[in-house]
Amino acid sequence: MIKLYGLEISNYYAVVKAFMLEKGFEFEEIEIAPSYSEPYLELSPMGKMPFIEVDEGYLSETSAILGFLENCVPDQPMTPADPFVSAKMSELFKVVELYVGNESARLVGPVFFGAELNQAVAEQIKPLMVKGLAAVDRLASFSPYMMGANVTMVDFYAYYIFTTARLIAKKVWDWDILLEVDGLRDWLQIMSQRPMIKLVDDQRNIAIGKMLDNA
Ligand SMILES: N[C@@H](CCC(=O)N[C@@H](CS)C(=O)NCC(=O)O)C(=O)O
Repeated sequence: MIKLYGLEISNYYAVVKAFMLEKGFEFEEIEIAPSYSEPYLELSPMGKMPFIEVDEGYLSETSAILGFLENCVPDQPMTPADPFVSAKMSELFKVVELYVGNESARLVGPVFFGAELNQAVAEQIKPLMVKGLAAVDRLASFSPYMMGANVTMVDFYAYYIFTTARLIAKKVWDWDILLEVDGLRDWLQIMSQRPMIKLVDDQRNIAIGKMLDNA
């Protein structure tokens, strides 16, 4: 059985968990905090969570994990069949990852863990996010899903990236990023109603509550 390693509070962990539930995988969750030391690096070379363990070995990086899981269950596709549309999904995935997810994640420390906010860094990040969001606006159709009529991998990924980026942008700049992309608010609402996403969100909120109680 697949093992999913990490902590429920992580939005990247939530992506993989929701995707596995949607695809009907059976898996075991193993609670482990990220670490930049051995032997953790053997399992996840950047010291990050989530990562999975399958018969063939360990795999980290959310996009790689989703791609692997997708290829394991080809009869229930979450990737567009047309090669060009599939590549457009990858393009959108990259934009969300690099310019919304990675940029906003640079402010996770100040927003969620009490670190001091470096205003100069925050000022570098916002214009990159503005460009990223404008690119999402061009690439995603939201009809009703990002790539059209069918839900695909990028919807699951982007749902968790946007829910976290939204909180960060609100706290740092009092900025509602949902106003930057036509259709983003309604799509978030549609995604949040999916039973598997509801399940993951409920469990994640409990984990976040426990973390705050212990802080
Ligand atoms: N690029 C990674 C990002 C995952 C990530 O940033 N995970 C965070 C938790 S939400 C983490 O492990 N942080 C610990 C660290 O960076 O040392 C992916 O796509 O999986």
